[in-house]
Amino acid sequence: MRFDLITLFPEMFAAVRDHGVSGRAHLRGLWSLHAWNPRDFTHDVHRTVDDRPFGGGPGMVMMAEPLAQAVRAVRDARRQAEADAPDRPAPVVLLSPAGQVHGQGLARRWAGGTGAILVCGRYEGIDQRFIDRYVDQEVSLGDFVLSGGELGAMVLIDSVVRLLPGVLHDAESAEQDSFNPALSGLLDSPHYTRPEVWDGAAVPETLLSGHHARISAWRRRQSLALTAVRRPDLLDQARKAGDLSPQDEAALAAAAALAADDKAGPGR
Ligand code: 9WO
Repeated sequence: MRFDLITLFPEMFAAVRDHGVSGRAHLRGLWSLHAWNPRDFTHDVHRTVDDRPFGGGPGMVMMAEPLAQAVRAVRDARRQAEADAPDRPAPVVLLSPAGQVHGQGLARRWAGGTGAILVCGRYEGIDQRFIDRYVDQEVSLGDFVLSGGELGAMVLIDSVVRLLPGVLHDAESAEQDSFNPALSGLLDSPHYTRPEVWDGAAVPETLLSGHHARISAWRRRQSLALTAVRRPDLLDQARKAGDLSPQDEAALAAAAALAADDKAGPGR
């Protein structure tokens, strides 16, 4: 898998290239990252990549031409490297709040592809004519505004790379992640490690029991209860997908009864 970044700040991508799970996978050659600076595709002495907005208003707008030349250079390079099948060129993707909202399902789909050309905007935005001519899709990380697309691109890359075959070892496998299909799209259960008592707080005794079946059942109940409280929308989705067993429903009913007792207060 190969990601090409078009960015005024190529150095930022060391964060995802050189650290942690994605860094190790990069070292092992499971994915590659190539950053391209639109400034290198300017032809004036000031290496200008932005200009004032037509119609007025604050700030500056990224000019179309340096971005377009960068995309063309990337396409040539990807072709040379045979990074994509000739009939399936990598998509040009813009990180923008106007895009399709990214999620675990989309990350899984991306993990089955060969990567993308990610365009990271800065300033007030990008000349719309570049977007119309070159951008295949826009992706949003959520309803907030960033100072540039770079952090969004890194979030996207990290979410995809960790799903590539061979990236995670068994011990950290995505099996247990929240949103993993094995968890029916529920939130993950809480984690504990040594010591058994920390600052007066004990580890739930089931986890110390060595009973694998009881431990699995406990974790499932924790997932269900946490999801019911924090993300009822995810619980509804799991129910509609037919992923909740009669035992799950019974556990949820019991957890709801306990919560109702708590609310009623002591002695009632
Ligand atoms: C900003 C924008 C706002 C409303 C509708 C469309 C929009 N497009 C852009 C845009 O391309 N902005 C560039 C990238 C330049 C300004 C900083 N940029 C940006 C991307 N800010 N916030 C994001 C972003 C990306 C992904 N997920 C959330 C926010």
